Amino acid sequence: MTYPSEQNQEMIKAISHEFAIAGEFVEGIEINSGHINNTYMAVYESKSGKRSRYILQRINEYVFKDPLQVMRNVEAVTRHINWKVLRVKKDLGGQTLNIYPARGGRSFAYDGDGGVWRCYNYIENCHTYDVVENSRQAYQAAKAFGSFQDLVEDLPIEEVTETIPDFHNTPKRYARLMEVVSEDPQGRLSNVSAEVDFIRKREGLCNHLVKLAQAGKLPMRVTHNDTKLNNVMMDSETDEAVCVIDLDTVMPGLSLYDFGDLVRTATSPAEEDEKDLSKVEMRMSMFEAIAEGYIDGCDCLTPLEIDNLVTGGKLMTLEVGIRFLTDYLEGDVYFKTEYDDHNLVRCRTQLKLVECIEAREEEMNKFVSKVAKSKH
Ligand code: GN1
Ligand code: MG
Repeated sequence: MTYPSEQNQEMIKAISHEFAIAGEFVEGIEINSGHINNTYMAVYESKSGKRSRYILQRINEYVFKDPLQVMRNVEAVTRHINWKVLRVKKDLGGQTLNIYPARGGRSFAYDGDGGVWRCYNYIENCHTYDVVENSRQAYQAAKAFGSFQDLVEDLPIEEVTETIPDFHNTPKRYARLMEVVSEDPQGRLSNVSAEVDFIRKREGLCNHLVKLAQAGKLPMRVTHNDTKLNNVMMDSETDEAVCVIDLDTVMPGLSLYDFGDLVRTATSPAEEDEKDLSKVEMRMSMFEAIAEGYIDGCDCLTPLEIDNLVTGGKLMTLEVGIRFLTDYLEGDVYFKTEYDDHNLVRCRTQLKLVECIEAREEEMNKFVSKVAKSKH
């Protein structure tokens, strides 16, 4: 978290005034997380002196070409989840994301530059992890995303639209990388021949899930699509998962994308941008916790989905590696970066993790079968 400049304080104050927040503005704080949107926290004080916090985000329009459609998806999902938590799963005590309305009852407000902003409640007494420290945290995070799948299972898929076309269409991500490789717009290709070769050898894997989905063998569901570990808020005292956040990419997808991104982000003890690749590892104990947590949270998985959980993990890790490499070759236009090779460093951790998953794939699959059998 950082305290923004005077000018940015004014900007946060002005945009937060657009929303139905009670009290007086105290201060704004920048939250430096996520590779896509700009996020701030606004603190307000009521007449009685009680302070409340709110999250303000500007939607990145380079990534989300139709921000209002993103908001319609977020509204559909938050309404459905809030209803279901209250009326069906009456025992769920966690906090949920709520959208604060703006002028005219809209779920968003424009700033002076035409940027689209939304305002959420701040989830109190929680924090997020970039790296899991123990298997309990891994279990909790996976169970939260499994429960998320379970909560939206009966939200009709027509209620959400594809806001980023082909977001997890791995063959298209592969094809785009190969296009960029042949164009080499920034002259960076000579640094990455090993990475390109590694990915080329795995072209078949890229097609695997999309083929099964196109053949109608895997169900299209409403999915989260960005289930990285730090998109679960965990209780600061108990480390219990409280709330799944970052609903921007909620759209039709496969459960295996969601499970897969958990494998990508919660099995390795290394950060996504760790430079020392010897630190990247697929920790079996974390994988086991994730598999148990996701299956415990989500009752609706089909046998074929369960059979493909490990492939989902390998594939999502490869896909994100492909995306980081594509962005590196294109000149870092998509993901926020802090230094020149940042996307390349991120790509390398992903490819290393793919290798680690491949080495332990059999063991991982055996474990999933064991858990699945014990549940049915
Ligand atoms: C982005 O915004 P953030 O950091 O939660 C990206 C994900 C990637 C992830 C890699 C909309 O997520 O797809 O998996 O970075 N989000 C979008 O860390 O592209
Ligand atoms: Mg995100």
